[in-house]
Amino acid sequence: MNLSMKSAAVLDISAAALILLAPGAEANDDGKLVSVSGGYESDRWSDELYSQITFHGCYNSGTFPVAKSVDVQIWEDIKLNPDSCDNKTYTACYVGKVSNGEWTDLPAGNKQYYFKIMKIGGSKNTSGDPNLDVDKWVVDTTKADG
Ligand SMILES: [Ca+2]
Repeated sequence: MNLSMKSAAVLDISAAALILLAPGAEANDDGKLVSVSGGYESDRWSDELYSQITFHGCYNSGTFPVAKSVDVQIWEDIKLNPDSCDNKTYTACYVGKVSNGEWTDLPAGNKQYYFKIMKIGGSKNTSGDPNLDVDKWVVDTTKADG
């Protein structure tokens, strides 16, 4: 690599960092869930147009056996009046596969969104029994999935 190529590469990295830090830009996120109840709300992320949430490794625990499913919904974070997008039922993550939900109807313009656990095993379960564990969830805000 000659010197001019090296400087160009450094500039590219800086440009990418600036895009990641730009306020209001779409931001990917990931994490895990430990013993959450129905009604759980994720951290907020900035998004528009398209969003994808995958769950990897799902487990229900509780007093009574329940269906191996979790209902996930994206909400726009509007104070006192959050706006919901479609509900999706995830089951593959309970059997060693990846559950994939894609939302394609988010309005243009970056706003704050979060996902909410609507149902565990087919019912709201806000009491904490059963609980849900997810080894890893990933929010991908871009359509450019490799
Ligand atoms: Ca998006």
